[in-house]
Amino acid sequence: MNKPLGVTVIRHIVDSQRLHPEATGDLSGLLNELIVAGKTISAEVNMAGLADILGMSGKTNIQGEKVQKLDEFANNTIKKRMARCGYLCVMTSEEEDDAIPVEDGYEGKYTLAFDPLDGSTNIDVNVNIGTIFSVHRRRTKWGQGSREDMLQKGRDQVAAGYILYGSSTMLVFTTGEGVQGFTLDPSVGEFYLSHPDIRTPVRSKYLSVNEGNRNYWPENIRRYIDALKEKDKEKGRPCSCRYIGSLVADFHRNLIAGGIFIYPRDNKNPDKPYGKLRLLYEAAPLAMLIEQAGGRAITDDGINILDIEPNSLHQRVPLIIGSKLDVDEAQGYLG
Ligand code: AHM
Ligand code: MG
Repeated sequence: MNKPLGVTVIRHIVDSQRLHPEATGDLSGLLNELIVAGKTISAEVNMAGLADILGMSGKTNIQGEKVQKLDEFANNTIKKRMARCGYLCVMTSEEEDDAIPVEDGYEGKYTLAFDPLDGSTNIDVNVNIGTIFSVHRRRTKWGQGSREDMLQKGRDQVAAGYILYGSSTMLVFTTGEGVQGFTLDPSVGEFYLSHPDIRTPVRSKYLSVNEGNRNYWPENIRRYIDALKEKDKEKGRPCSCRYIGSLVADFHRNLIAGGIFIYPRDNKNPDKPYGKLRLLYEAAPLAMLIEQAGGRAITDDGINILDIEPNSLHQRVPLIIGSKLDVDEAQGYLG
């Protein structure tokens, strides 16, 4: 018997677009361009460990090209490709202080916020990292976009997702109609639908938190995390602890298996009073994904991440994200 043909991500995007006769195809085009950037980064990530062996760890590689650090490479790849894709009016990257303009003459109707390689401390040690992205419709009417276009609530995202460079490369994204997961077949360079309509379990199997910060957490967070570690058969507790230190990888595991990721505010670093994670290109896109998959995302004072009106491009936000019933329970501790 013939095996059914796999659904490629492009096929999926085109089929989804058909359900919206009013669609212009711009969002599909934008996603396609991002996917190409993701595949380019994936190929480079896979070669990273060979850099020394192939004599590419110095300043130049065997082609005589300057070797970039992986995070720099990822940032440049997305920036350059997306600046002239024709669908964007402005971008923001974790790697750049200011908003990034698109090329003159290529202005489009969307904005893009991205973390080119999330999990930066894991880059050099062969542990999972990923690219996170968030797309909004522009607010201004034409021309180059501005900060006003970038500073929009997570609730108004039109698409969000990530590409995870792990044992396989996976693309997980939503356009507000559920969450779909695709796995890259490197032999043909194509993403195939491998995880249709992802729903996250309502209870957490895993707890992901940096316990090293415990002494610096507020008391209510300590009590809540202790509760997650207490025996409770009905709630499937104690949760097992799993913490990679790459938000995107911790999130992905929890999305599939059921889990709760917590990065609360702490008093360790006075210059980071709201924890470490950024709203526009870390918390908000993952919050859209988790809601679409049946979970929840809130701050450590109980505000829905998607309802926060951003006031700066690199704003940080305390994050509690994951299985619905456990996030509901957190709310009780937060008052
Ligand atoms: P990055 O985007 O520079 O990698 O920083 C964010 C990362 C997250 O991926 C991860 O969840 C967190 O920082 C880990 O922080 P910590 O080492 O404090 O636990
Ligand atoms: Mg990051």
